Amino acid sequence: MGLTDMDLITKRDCAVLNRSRLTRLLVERLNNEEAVIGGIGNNNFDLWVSGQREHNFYMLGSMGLAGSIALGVSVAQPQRRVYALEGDGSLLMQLGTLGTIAAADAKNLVVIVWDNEMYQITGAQESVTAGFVDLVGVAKASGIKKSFWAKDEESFSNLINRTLVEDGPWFIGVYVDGEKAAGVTERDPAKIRLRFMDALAN
Ligand SMILES: Cc1ncc(C[n+]2csc(CCOP(=O)(O)OP(=O)(O)O)c2C)c(N)n1
Repeated sequence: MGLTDMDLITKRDCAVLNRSRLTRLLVERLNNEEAVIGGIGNNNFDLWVSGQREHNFYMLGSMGLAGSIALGVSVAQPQRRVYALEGDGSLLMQLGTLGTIAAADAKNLVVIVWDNEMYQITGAQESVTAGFVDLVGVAKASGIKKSFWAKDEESFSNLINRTLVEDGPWFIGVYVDGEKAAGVTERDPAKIRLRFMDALAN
C-alpha cells in the first residue's frame, strides 16, 4: 500500500479540536450495535454525556485499558465494530497494546486517542506528547497501518465514515483542547458491566 496525503499529516498540521463535540459526532454516526469502550479520563465522561447506549462500556480506575478491553470484544465478536476511546496519558501507559492489536489484525477495531498533551483530570500535568512523542507515529510503527491524524473536523468525520465500512484495525489521533468534559460518569461499575454484557449477548 503506497503512502497517501493522509499519511503525511502530523499533529503539527492539525487544528485543535473539541473532544465533547467530536464524541457526540461519533456517537450520532454509529448504528446501534457498535461497542464503544471509554478509557479513564475526560473521554469517558464525554461518552457518558453523549447519551446512554447500552453498548458503551466505561472503564473506571485503571489507565490505558480501553484498547485491550476493546481488543477482547473485537476478537470475541468479529462481526461487531468496536471503538476504543483513550486519552494520551492513558495510552502512553499501555503502548504495548498497539502492537498486540496489530498482531491480532483486529479488522473490526478502531482506537481513537484524544491528545490534549496532558493528564487533565488529575491536575493537567503535561504528558510527553507535548514534546516529541507522536502517538500516530507510534501506532504506525507498532504495525497499525491505518493510523492517521484527523486534521480537522471534516477529516475526523470522513475517517469515522470509513471505519464504519472499511476493515481496520484503525488508529485515529485527534489533537484536542483542554476543555473539561460536560459531566461525570455515574460510578457504578457493576451496573455498567452487566448492562454492557447483556447488550453484547443480544
Ligand atoms: C495506573 C494508574 N495510574 C494513575 C492513575 C491516576 N489517574 C487517573 S486519570 C489520570 C490522567 C488521565 O490522563 P489522560 O488519559 O491523558 O486523560 P485526560 O485526563 O487528559 O482526559 C491519572 C494520572 C490511575 N487511575 N491509574
